[in-house]
Amino acid sequence: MKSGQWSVVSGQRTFSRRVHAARFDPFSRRVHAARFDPFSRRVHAARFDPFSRRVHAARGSGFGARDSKDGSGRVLCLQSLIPNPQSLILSPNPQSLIPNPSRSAFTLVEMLVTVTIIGILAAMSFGALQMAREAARETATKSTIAKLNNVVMRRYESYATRRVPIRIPPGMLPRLAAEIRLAAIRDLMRMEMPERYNDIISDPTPLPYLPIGSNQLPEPALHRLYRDRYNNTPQNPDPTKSPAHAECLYMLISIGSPEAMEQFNQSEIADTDGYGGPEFVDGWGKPIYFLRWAPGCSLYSDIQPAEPINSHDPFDTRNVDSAGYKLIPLIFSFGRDGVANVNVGHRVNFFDSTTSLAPTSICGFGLYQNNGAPEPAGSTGAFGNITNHHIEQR
Ligand SMILES: [Ca+2]
Ligand SMILES: [Ca+2]
Repeated sequence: MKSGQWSVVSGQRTFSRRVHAARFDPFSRRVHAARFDPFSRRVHAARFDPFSRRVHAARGSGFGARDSKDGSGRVLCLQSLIPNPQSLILSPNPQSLIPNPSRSAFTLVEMLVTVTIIGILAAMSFGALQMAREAARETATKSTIAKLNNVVMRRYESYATRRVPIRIPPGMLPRLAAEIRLAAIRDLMRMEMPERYNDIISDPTPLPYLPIGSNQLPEPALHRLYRDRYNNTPQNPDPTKSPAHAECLYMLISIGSPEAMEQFNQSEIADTDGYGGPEFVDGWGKPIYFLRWAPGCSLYSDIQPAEPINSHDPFDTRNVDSAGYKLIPLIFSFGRDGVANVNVGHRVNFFDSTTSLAPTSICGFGLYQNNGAPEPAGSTGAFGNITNHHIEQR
């Protein structure tokens, strides 16, 4: 072979038909030729030495490769295909060189690394997705509770100026008359803002100091509507599985303020126990509960300090119930943990037991942790609940 010829391309290719590697790099001005890698079973590059202007194979002294001709189909490593390899020179026409072999498969290590990286990325994005989903549920819950809070608080505040349809006998001491009025207002709220079925099925409560026969409020029209709905709805035979506090809230809104129902969409309403009485539900699909009065929640409320002097019961304008402090309706979701952390059946001393108002219906309220133990202030169980008593959530 004469100098000036280049035989890397045509010669090797002609003989072996397996040398794919010779490639001219216009930047480095090097020819990358063939080297057989016994592990990958592929032909890799050799290089062109610009000083010697020769192509050096990566291994051995040959410049090409060829079929083993033994029928194995393997390319044998770098045997010289021409008698005088030193005569090889750079091709004047790089375009005619055959491209470097392209790899058609990954090694095992590469595959493992790739799979690991994909796994890590997937785990990260799954975690982020879960967090985003939880945050969206929380936002949806806060939005629903804020709407419910608006409707409930409008009704609650209306009792400050509500006329009480009860006849006070002439000559009654003003203080006693004030006690009667306060007891009547509380009973009106109990009947018109029911938090449990007992509020709906109970008749008006006897008021103090009045003769039997005229010591009860007439049944409010709204109470009668609740009672009708209650009587026409099958009740969950297992009261421990009945979200009665949530069903009462749904009645309070849908019957007491039907115009407000258009604010709520179908995803905010469900009958989670399947007995016909719907509930408003939070972002996790759990019932949103309601307590008309929740004395025990002052522990974790931003808006209800249990202070009869500084935050006295706004409906006790004559200050006849010295222990009465402002009780704000509580609307709450169990939060992310899905646990109530609230014992709604618990009795709490609230009203001054020395006054005639002591027997007035008091809904209890206790807090407990997920393990059932009483909850200390600052722990996350009930504090993780989403309520209208937390300012940032209203
Ligand atoms: Ca239900
Ligand atoms: Ca909770």
